[in-house]
Amino acid sequence: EPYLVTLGDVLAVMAANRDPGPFTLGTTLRLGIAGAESNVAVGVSRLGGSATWIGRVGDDELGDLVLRELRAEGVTTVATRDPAPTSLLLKERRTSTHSRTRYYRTHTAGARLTADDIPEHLVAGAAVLHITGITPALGEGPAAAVTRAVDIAADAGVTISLDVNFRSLLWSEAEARSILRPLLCRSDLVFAGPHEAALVVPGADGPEELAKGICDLGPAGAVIKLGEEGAYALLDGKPHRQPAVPVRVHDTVGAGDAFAAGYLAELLAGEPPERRLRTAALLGAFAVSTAGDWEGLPRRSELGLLDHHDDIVR
Ligand code: KDG
Repeated sequence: EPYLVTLGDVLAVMAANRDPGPFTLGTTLRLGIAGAESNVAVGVSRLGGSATWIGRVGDDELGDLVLRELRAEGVTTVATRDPAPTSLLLKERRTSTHSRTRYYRTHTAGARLTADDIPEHLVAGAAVLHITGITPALGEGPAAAVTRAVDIAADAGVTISLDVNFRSLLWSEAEARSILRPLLCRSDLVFAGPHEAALVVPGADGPEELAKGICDLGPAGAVIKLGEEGAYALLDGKPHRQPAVPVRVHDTVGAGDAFAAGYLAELLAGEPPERRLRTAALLGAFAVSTAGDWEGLPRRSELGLLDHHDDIVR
């Protein structure tokens, strides 16, 4: 069975979910897990695809939580338990409309990933290797792990998918550009928002130019995610426009991962580009209209839910 393999850091998330305002004594936090790459793995798995996640978590309760949840979602985990703690993400609901996040992920287990953690046969045997710009931003070890995975995939002819996923809390635009451009040149498929695409292809403007700029660097496919305007894709030289699925926005975090998961699940299933993009848009819509990064993602049987015009299906 064709499978997707990905690698990265999964964080324990502590999110303030009620009563907007700054963190203070007695603020109630809800415990969860998230990580761009594991979000994609879960999304693929829920659609019936096979997904494997490689990474490090702490030998602590939060590491147990991460692995338990991923496994419960049907994701195969290839995890090293590390003496350093599991990474943490705090989400503050500063006002009713604005959230603030803070990472606690230096010297954590996920930041200690190394190239030796990547089992060659697992990457070489995959149909798709999915990487994001977050893992190489975590340090030299994780960056080397990503490069190692790309080396193996490229040698074995595995499709390499890259989501630029720029995180300004982790590195500068200049650092990101210098590390991500060489990875992008070796990828087959690239996902990026307009700002992220401009970071790797400076000077290009508008989705068409950005996608073309990316494909000129090597990838056969570039998908520019445009939020509520959907997506523009250039795939094997052919342009595609995918409208967004209209929903009421609840929480946009995780939408990009959901979009990539939808696209990649259909790629694994051998579906054509139109179907990949449609499912990507549907998963993006599920992600923004539900709470959490991945918790609201659909099973395949639920994909038609957002086509119903009635709010209640009965
Ligand atoms: O894409 C969503 C991610 O931003 C979130 O899950 C946390 O992986 C994360 C990160 O590094 O920002």
